[in-house]
Amino acid sequence: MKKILITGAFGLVGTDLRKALQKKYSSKAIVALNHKTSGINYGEIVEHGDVRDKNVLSKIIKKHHVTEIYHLAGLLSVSSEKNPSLAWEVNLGGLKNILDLGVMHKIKIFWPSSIAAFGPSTPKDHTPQHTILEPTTMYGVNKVAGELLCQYYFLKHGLDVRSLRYPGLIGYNAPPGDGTTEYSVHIFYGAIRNKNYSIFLKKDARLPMMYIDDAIEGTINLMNAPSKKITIRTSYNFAAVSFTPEELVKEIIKFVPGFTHDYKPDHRQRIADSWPRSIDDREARKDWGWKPKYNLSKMTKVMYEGLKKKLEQSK
Ligand code: VAH
Repeated sequence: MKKILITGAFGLVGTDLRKALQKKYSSKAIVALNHKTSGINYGEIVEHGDVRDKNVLSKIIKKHHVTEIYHLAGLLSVSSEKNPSLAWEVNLGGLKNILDLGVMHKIKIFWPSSIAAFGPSTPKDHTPQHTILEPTTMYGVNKVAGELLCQYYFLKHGLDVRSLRYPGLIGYNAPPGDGTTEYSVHIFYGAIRNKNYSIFLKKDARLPMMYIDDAIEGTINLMNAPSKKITIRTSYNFAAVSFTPEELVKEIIKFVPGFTHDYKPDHRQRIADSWPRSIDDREARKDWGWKPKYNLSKMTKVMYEGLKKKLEQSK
C-alpha cells in the first residue's frame, strides 16, 4: 500500500499537495511532517519533527512503512539570505538525510529545486535545461548542490529521486513563505483587505511564475511517470507563465477597481535580478507530458476569487 510522507507539509506547496494526494489516494495514505507551522489539517496523519534529525525521520518512516517522500521542507530565498548557516543545514543537511533514508528503505523521492539555481551568468530568456548554474544566493547554492546530490544518489545507488525547478508559485490555501516571488501572493491579500499594496520589486521585474494547481498536478504527474521516461536526474525546468508586477497589477485591477499600489524595490530586487525572465521546459513536456493550464488572467481570477472567499470565511 502506498504511504506518502510529506515534509514541509504545511507550507504553500505542502498544503495543496496534501489536499491533492488525499483526493487521489486517501487521508490515511498521507503522513504530514510538521516542524512548527500551524495550518489546515485534511484528516491526514500528522507527525512532528525537524528534517535535520535523521533518527526522528527514520522512526517515522519505519512506523508508517513509508513508500514515497515529497521532501518540501526548507528555507526560501529571503530567509536563506537572512540565515545562510541554517539554510545550509536544513536545505542540504535535511535533503541528504532524506536521500540516505531513501536508499536504506528503497523509497521514491520528490524534491523541489527552483529557478534560483540559475544566476546572473545564465541566459535570461527561454533559459535552457542544460546551462550555466552560478547562483549568487545561498538558496541558489543549496539548489544547485541539491540537484547534483540527487543525481549522484541516482547514479551511485539507483535511488529514484525526481525534481522540478519550481518557478514562483501562487496559491491561497496556505500563507506565503519568506520568498522573493511571494510579492505575487501578498499583493492579493493587500488588494482584498486594503485595496492597496506596496510592491518590493521594480515594475518591470519579469519572473517565471505558476499557479499552485499547475505545480501540484505537474509534481504528481512527474512522480507517477514511468522511471524509464525520466531523462533528467538533476532537476527539470518547469514553466507556465512569466509576468512583471506591472502586468499583474493590470489583471488585479479588473477585479479590484480603485486598487492603488506603488513600487518600493528593496534587497529582494537584487535576488530577482539574478534569476531568469522565462524558462524553456521542453524536456519536461517531451519526457512526461507536462502542459500548464493557467495563464496570467486565469490565475488572477481563481486566486482573487479563492482568497476573497477564504478571507470572508475566516472573519
Ligand atoms: C522564493 N518563491 O522566492 C521562492 C522560489 C523561484 C522562487 O524559490 O524564494
